[in-house]
Parts: sequence; structure tokens; C-alpha cells
Amino acid sequence: MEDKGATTWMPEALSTMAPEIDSLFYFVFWVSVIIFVAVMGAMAYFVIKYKRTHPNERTEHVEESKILETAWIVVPTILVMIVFTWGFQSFIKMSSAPPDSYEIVVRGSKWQWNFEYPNGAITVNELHVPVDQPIKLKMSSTDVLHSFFIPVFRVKHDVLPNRYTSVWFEATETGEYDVFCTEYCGSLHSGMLAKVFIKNQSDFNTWLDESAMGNLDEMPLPELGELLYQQQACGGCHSLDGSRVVGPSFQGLYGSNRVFEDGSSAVADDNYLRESILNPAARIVEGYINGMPPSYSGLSERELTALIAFIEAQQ
Ligand code: HEC
Ligand SMILES: [Cu+2]
Repeated sequence: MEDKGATTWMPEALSTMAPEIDSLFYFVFWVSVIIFVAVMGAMAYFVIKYKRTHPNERTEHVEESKILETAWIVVPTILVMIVFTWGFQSFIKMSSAPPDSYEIVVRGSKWQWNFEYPNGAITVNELHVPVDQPIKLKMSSTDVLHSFFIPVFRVKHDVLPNRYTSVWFEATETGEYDVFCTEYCGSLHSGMLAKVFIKNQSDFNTWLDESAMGNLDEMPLPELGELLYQQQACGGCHSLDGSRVVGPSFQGLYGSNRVFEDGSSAVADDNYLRESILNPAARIVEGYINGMPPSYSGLSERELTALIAFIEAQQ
């Protein structure tokens, strides 16, 4: 059970904490199996052995057995205390990241994960980490509750809109594994998937240097717009290929005629797009719900212009 391979119950164990968590899991699991078999076995045996065979048959008088009663108080108490101390120790270890941890900022939003590294690099739905190095994730959400889960590391924690939560892990092998959102967060929850890429330290450093953001002030507007489209999770609701997701596609949007729920209409020019981003509830496109988060007012003027330029480029 200690090896790194996946079992029927568990995926590979690839963090320093994972074997400890698995051992506790298997302890609880096997104790439960033994108790289940013993109790069900005894029950089946007694049902047959003491079956009433005649209407006049009466149960004989039974005195309690002091030894038996003591045993079933003491033994479960000991088992529960073992699980408690073992679990509590692991819990403390899992809750406090080592001081030399490498910190990555995680942002969950409907329906993607953004990761921000100490040098300013940002990735979407791809978490890159070095192997054999404690990593601390500082997590928050821009909208609803999400939950961050990496099965191979055995870490899972809620991600909340109103405070930071964190998990830490130290990967023990390189590879590429799944990350899930495990808190139902709306229609595309099941698609809120990411990958963790565990690299050796030098590959990670190379990757990090290559991914450092250039000077955003000098980036051409449509390019900056595309970056924001990814980072701000617009892509979760707006496709670029004409397909309908939660909101209308950006393909062919610019300059087209928009019809709204109240029957009015307008041409999708710069002013309309600006209003749609800053105050999405103002006019609702016909056939859609008022489902766009009102939280984009923090975008700078340059960022808004960049997003509009990006939308204009989707013809
Ligand atoms: C959670 C889903 C969601 C996200 C995220 C989202 N939107 Fe929307 N958006 C919608 C919905 C739904 C509508 C249609 C209803 C309405 O008009 O408000 C919409 C409408 C729009 C429109 C008007 C479209 C039209 O056809 O007239 C624009 C422009 C727009 N969004 C831009 C953005 C940009 C830019 C971002 C990222 C910064 C973004 N949206 C993020 C859901 C979303
Ligand atoms: Cu989620």
C-alpha cells in the first residue's frame, strides 16, 4: 500500500504528505471492514441459531457479561483515540506550510483557475511547480465558492470570495496530473479543470523566466486584450468561434446589431461594449440571462480599450 502506484481506491501518491494520509485512510478502512464483517457475521449467525421455532417459545433470561460490555466500550474508544491523534497530527502538519515554501497565488472564478507566480507570470488552468520543494498556494475566489483539489497530492481546500485560504504540498516526482474544482459552482463547474505540471528545478526556472510578463504598457492593445480575455475568465462565458456558452460569442460581435430583452436595439460600437463590460445589467441581450459578473469595474482605461480592440478583431 505504500508504493506510489495507483490503487483501486486511490490515485498515485506524489506528495510528501500523501503516504501518511493514505495510511490513515487504510487504517480506518480496514478497521471498518473488520468490524462490518464481524457484526454482520454475528448477526447472521444469531438469526439462524436463535430463530423461534414454536409460538410458545420464550426468550430465556440473559445476564449481562461484564467482560463483553467492558470490551466493547474500551476497544472502540482506543480505536477512535488512535484515529484522532493520528489524524490531528497529520492535520497540523498539513495546515502549516514550511517557512521556506515557494508561494503561488491562486484565483478561482467561474470557470477557470488563474495562477500567479512571484515574478509576475500568470497562467490559466496550468499550475507549474518544481519537484522536491514545498509550495504554498494562497487562494481566493472572484465570485462564488470553489474548491481546489489535486488528488495525487491529497490536498483539497475551499476557495472563498471573502478571505484567503491556503494549502501546501511538496511534490515527490515529476509529471502531469489533474486539478479539479470540487465545489458545485454553476453550469460549467464540471469543466473547471486544470493541470499541474511538476518539473525539476532547472526546467521550472527556465519555464518561469520564459513566462515572465513583458512590459504590459508596451504590449499592443489587441494582444493585451487577448491576455485579459484569458486572465479575466471572459472565455468561460464568451466563445470566439460563434458557439453559445453562457453569454454571446465575441465572433462577429463588433459592429453588429444587438437586440435586448426590453425590445430595444443598438449597434455594438465601442460605447456599447464599454457599457456591457462595466455595467452588464444595463442592457440584457435577448435570449440571455443577466449572468455576467458585475465585478469588472476595476479594469483600467487601457485594459478596457484593449478588451474592446480584442473583440473588434474577432470578425
Ligand atoms: C459568468 C459568465 C460571464 C463572464 C465571466 C463574462 N461575461 Fe460577458 N456576458 C455574459 C452574459 C450572460 C451576457 C449576456 C447578458 C448581458 O447582456 O448582460 C454577457 C454580455 C457581454 C457583452 C455584450 C455581448 C453582446 O452580444 O451584446 C460583452 C461585450 C461582454 N459580455 C464582455 C465580457 C468581457 C470583456 C468579459 C471579461 C472581462 C466578460 N464579458 C465576462 C456572461 C459573462
Ligand atoms: Cu468552481
